[in-house]
Amino acid sequence: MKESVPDYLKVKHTAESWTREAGEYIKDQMASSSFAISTKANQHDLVTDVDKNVEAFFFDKIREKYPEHRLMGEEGSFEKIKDLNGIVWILDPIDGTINFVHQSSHFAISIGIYEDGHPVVGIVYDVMNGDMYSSLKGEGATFNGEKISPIINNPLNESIISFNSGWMLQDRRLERLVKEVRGVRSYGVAALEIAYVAVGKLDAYISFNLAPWDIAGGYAILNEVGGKATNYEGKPLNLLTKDTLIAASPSVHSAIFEKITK
Ligand code: 2AM
Ligand code: CA
Repeated sequence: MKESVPDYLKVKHTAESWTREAGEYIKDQMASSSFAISTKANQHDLVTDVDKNVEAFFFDKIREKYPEHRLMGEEGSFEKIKDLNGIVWILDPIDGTINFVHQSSHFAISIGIYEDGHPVVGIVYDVMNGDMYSSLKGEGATFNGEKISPIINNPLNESIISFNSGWMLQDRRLERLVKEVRGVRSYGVAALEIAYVAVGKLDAYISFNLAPWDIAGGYAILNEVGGKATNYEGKPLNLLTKDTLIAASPSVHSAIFEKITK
């Protein structure tokens, strides 16, 4: 049914319900192991029929229920999106595709719904665990329906941070962080790692190459709990291009900045 006045709480519930439905589809496909896998830019960049079908599922659902909304998805629908005017759903149908293909865990469906470039709804769904992280602008964020507390500002030496170890080859200053923090992790699924920062499992997540769909859902959630996200130069995120990312509690964000800019 067509809706024209945005009631964002309703939109959020609808998006969560579609996300769970897509999650069931993904699990069914995993069980049958019949999907095709191909590489895109390089050997790190995988895509499967499942990624494409999940994006098509959202494309059809949004067009039918919210024809005035637009979709920017990783698997093709981003090509038509040149600005963030109006309401745009920024979708990664499967974030962590390598984990999906090789590990059958630690991958997520990520959705950020943005109005004129500002986050309104965030959804990150850990498909295998059935864990739903979500947020609504001004209303806070929830984990499986439970309110997420405001972010904790731990000191750097008590922090757990995550990044792909390959990034240390690009900037050896990351070694300083590795020496100073309590622990370093790498999960290979940006959306979930940003959500982990929001719930306090991590204090920071760093990446040198992310697309808007890797960031949009997690950023919306992080925003609602008082977290901070910028690019590696400390500039605001631009959700129309690929960029670097530091997503953290405010204290750890500035501590990281100290370490990598000096
Ligand atoms: P993906 O699985 O949707 O491709 C892995 O470290 C994380 O970075 C994943 O969230 C992955 O998203 C993302 N990623 C990997 N390669 C990328 C690339 N070339 N551009 C943007 N994001 C990438
Ligand atoms: Ca993806």
